[in-house]
Amino acid sequence: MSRTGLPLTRRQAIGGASAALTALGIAPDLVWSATPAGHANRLWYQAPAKVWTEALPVGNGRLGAMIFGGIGQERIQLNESTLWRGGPYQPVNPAARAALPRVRQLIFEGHYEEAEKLTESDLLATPKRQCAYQALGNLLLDMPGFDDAQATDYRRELDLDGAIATTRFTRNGTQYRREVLASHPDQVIAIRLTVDGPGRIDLDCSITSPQKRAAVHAEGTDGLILSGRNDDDNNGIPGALRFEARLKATTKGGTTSTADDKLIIRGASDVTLLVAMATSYRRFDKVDGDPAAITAAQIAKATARGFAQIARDASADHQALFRRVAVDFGTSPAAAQPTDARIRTSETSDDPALAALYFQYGRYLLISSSRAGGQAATLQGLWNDSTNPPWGSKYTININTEMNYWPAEPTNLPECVQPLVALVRDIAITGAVTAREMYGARGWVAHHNTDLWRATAPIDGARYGMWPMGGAWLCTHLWDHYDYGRDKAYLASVYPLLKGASEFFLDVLVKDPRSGFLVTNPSLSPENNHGHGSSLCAGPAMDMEILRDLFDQTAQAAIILGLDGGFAGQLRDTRAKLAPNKIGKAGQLQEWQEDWDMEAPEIHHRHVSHLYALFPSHQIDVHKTPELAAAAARSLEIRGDRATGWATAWRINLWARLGQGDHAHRILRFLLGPERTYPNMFDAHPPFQIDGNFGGASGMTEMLMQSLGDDIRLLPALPKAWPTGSIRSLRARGCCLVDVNWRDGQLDTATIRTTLPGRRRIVTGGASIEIDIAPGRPARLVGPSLRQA
Ligand code: FUC
Repeated sequence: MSRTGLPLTRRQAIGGASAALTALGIAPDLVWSATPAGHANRLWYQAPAKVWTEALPVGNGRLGAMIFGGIGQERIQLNESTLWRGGPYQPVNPAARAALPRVRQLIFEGHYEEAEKLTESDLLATPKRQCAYQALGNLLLDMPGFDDAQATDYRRELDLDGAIATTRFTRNGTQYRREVLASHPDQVIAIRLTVDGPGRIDLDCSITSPQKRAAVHAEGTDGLILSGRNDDDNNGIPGALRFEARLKATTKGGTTSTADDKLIIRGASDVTLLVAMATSYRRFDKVDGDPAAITAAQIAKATARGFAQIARDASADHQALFRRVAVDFGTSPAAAQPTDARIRTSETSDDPALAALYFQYGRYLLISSSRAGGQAATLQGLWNDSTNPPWGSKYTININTEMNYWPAEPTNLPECVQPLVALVRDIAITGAVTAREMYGARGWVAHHNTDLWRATAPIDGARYGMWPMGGAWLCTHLWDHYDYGRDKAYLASVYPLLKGASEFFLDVLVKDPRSGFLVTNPSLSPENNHGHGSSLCAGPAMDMEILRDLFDQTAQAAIILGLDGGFAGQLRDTRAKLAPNKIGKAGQLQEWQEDWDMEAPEIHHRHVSHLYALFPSHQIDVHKTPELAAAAARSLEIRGDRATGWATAWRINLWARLGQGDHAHRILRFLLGPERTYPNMFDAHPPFQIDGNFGGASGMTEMLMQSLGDDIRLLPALPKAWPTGSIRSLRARGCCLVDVNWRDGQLDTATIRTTLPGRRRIVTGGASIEIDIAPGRPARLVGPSLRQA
């Protein structure tokens, strides 16, 4: 049975998704692994949410809803992923090109403060800020006469497997039940209210909105429409979007009527509410969509299908992604507690199943906030209740957006990367203007942030924004998407993006007069002040590391595609001239060209940018570059384990790459504790930022399996806290699926399947084996010695 009470066969669960996978060049049998709906994959609570970070999220990649589970009043907070402030704009600063040589000179001469002043005035974007993502509104369901105190047997839950939130309570002998889901196939938020017992449903429905230019009106006797225009950006970019939310009720028994801006239902035994939302956004430079027509069509279609069909298809669509990976880290009595109680005590309790839940929640959140055809997951996924959210709830691309996608490939959700690829296609267009106008360079560039309008020029302030590597870092995700799935047609489609990003750097890299190496200038090591008057500098370690990957991957892509031989050679030559990593006087990996690490004012700074080479990159490796790995470990020790949510999550991944499972687990415990995890399991920067959820899921993956080139490392950082467990169908590079079972802290059995024949090296503990695998010929390995079965 599915969560909706409908029978659901495995075939139905795969359903249409299998055709979609084939279209994406992914063999369905390679991503599908039958996993029964686990009771464990559930968040549950014994009281309604009082605040937003207690409410439960559903999403279909475009529409989002946060469900509070109130008794007398239910609040369902609504989002649509293209409702942002402002409209199309191009923030190029025309003074930049002329000022650039002087800024470079000032930096090379060590006049950082002066360089910063000139950067502030001449190199930053106009305006200096980007547009913010917006809350759309709230659906409020008032039950007249209901008093919270009269309800008993209250429970609300989010089923991660069925992707449905349910609230239940009993009042005067009747059980009231509400189910809420966000359907990807039907593009609506669907809500069903039912009763079991003599009571009937009386409901006053209203829609409210924090948007200033919005109004609600009734539609017939059974609907409401909220329509409006988006707000101007705070810096004066005029609002250019129209938006609409449409609510429609169908009932069994009872009556529906509307009065002004309310929809009134009386005496029903079963109510379905459908909500469609849309804006006029079509692309960063096109805003001529028709939200009224879109929502009207979606409501008409969904109404004809009814809740049961909508729910069945929505679950099946979600499960085709969610059920691919199953995980078991063991369980304990703590797992029987409500989720908020588990989080509260997690730093001292033994609750391995909470970590597994957090892992699967990360996958749930990615499926719910990043689906093909939609927007990439923002700093908050797509859940935002504010018109002025922290950091605009945009795309911070000096770590946060990248971290959002760290779990996508290894935890078997490659389709969810599509919106990120689409975003890069856009910023390659807008970023070409920034490259040409501000740098006089070919190719394209994006700095440390972007928004719905795909702005790419440096923003916020010289100390944060003057970092030209955001686009280049995102390009490594384009490469990874190829490297995991090996679809050459896809690679050909993104090759121009990799090439354009590389061309930009071929044009702007400059020779450091002090060392003779090629470096970026101006740049910074995100967002760390080196203590010499600014964060501005030349050639921070992270830039060099990202460029080594960008040039390698672009050259490799050219070779695979049989294109641009000369260009690949040029990239390899340039790569060899980049400033190398250095080890500083504290034995640490140097963050800058100068050995400034111990002088920087924030020695425990949240960003660990120079450790990019260890994770997510593989340039530093415990086995292949042990000295640099030791230096990276030293840097990590100096930085400390505790940081903001995302920064804590990054440290887990890094310690996992260093093979230190217990250390990684210690940090994971902090991430899962109440300082870094809200009751609804959203990551607390604080405030809420979703990157920690995704970075945490990635960190656990790295503890259990690492895919580095043709190496597959099994249990590279297994903590003592998870002596026995299993994980099924993680993905490794080169079209591999990996199942691992472990017992008493050691590998028990492993299976590696592939659709791409070839030799792989499997490593665990001190053992390794090279093995040829092919479709239908998986490798089955037994015990810590990797005996072939
Ligand atoms: C970067 C980080 C902050 C925050 C913001 C969204 O600026 O340094 O901690 O995550 O992005």
